[in-house]
Amino acid sequence: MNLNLELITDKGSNSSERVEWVLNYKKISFKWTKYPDSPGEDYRKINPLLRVPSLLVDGKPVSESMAMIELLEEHRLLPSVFPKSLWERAKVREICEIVNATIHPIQSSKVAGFFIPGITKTEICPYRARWIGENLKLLEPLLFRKSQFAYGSAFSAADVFVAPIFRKGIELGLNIDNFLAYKNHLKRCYSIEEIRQACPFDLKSMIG
Ligand SMILES: N[C@@H](CCC(=O)N[C@@H](CS)C(=O)NCC(=O)O)C(=O)O
Repeated sequence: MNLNLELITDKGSNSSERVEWVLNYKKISFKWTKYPDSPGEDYRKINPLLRVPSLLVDGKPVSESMAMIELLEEHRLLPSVFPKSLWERAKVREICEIVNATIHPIQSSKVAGFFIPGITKTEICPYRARWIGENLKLLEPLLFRKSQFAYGSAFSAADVFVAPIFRKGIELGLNIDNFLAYKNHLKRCYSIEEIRQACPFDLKSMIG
């Protein structure tokens, strides 16, 4: 069964990169549509919080990258982005959710603008970078234990959540050389052709 998939996204959106990476890795064809410059009520019907990514599945909308990735996994199992055992799948989801539910939301410039009206995007950059950096350090003991992949010894959904938020941290000003385990993670992803080619951002420019 083939699904008609349209991913609504924007360049630089690390939540969207998670989904795009899985779509490409699983070789699922989809249409890439740019997020509208002035999203209105039509887009709100697709994504109630006016965020990206959004996935249209046979014309029906899903928001939230985790929901999309689980849908894609159930739609096309191989290559899988979740381990086989119940416990290991929970551990992969744990990592995904720490990034998705705890690290990512707070670094949003919208959140800063909500609490500190008038603060500019430039002013908030160092705070966003610091939040990401400090929390990636806290997350690190859960990662890279068996290999340089985020969890276990194979590529998984954990990698597609961890690498893009790290990429965002670097974009916002983190020094990559202060995060050697995360840099090695990018190198590991780069070293495998199927993973490298599926990656929606330029791994090579990050690892030098
Ligand atoms: N938890 C959501 C996060 C979505 C999200 O915050 N997306 C950001 C881009 S990474 C966004 O749309 N920002 C623009 C905005 O908030 O207006 C997901 O995983 O899909």
